[in-house]
Amino acid sequence: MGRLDLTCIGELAALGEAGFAQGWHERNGGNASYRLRADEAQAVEAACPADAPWQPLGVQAPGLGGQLFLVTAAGCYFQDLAAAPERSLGIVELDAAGAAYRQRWGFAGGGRPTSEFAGHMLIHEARVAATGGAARAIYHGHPASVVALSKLVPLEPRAVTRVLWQAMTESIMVVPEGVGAVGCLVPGSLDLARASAEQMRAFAAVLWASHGLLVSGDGLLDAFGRMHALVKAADIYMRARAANGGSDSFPNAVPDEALRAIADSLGLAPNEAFLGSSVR
Ligand code: 2HA
Ligand code: ZN
Repeated sequence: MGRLDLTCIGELAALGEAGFAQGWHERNGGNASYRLRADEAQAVEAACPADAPWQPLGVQAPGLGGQLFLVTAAGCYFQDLAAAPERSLGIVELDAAGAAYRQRWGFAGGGRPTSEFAGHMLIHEARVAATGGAARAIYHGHPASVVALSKLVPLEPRAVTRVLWQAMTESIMVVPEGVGAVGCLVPGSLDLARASAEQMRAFAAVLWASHGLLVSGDGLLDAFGRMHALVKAADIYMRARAANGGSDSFPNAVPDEALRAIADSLGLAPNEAFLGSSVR
């Protein structure tokens, strides 16, 4: 076996440390995956054996057939990613039908992909379709402010999006299409996976009620930045609401004209269905 030296492994390890420092990854909370570029996949082909047995994925993701993914291990702690990436991360290959996977690198000591792996595949497939193949990273964590917010705001995309867009002026730049929302579903379940993939056809971020946040990005750093910005927006909303006696009727609300102007200034097309001042 040759030496495997991929930037994405270092990036995911760094994301683990940074996300843990933010408090988004208590215990084994969170997971992430990255769809390898062709040159990265070639490096794996050259360096890693292809003799591990195929395992059923449990779902079908034909749009990803034959592709390789760097993924966090089930049960891994994000603060440990950097210390032993070959133990807490692995690279897997999907078969041509996108129905089975086999290990190519990592998972030392008998590990396997995150419990949300099947969901990540459905979500990657949705994001590839939504972005013409630009999206490569999926990142999930348990930020307290987002979980708290999910207990207060109606669990539907328009309401969640407007709260986050209006919390700070950066938000609409980070998620111009808005943010999705799913109800309280069993972590790691196919129900959660399917509901998330459905939302991810339209949105680069989805709130999981009383659980956390799922984001997609072109790369791992992009996904981390999206999570970071949305967590900050949720935190600002929660602080402002608490300081406002619990009310979400703020003296200085952000008008929709301001949101539209911010999007315009960057040439972004905001989700018009979520703008319009008549309905809050
Ligand atoms: O991977 O966060 O939702 C651990 C989790 C499951
Ligand atoms: Zn989780």
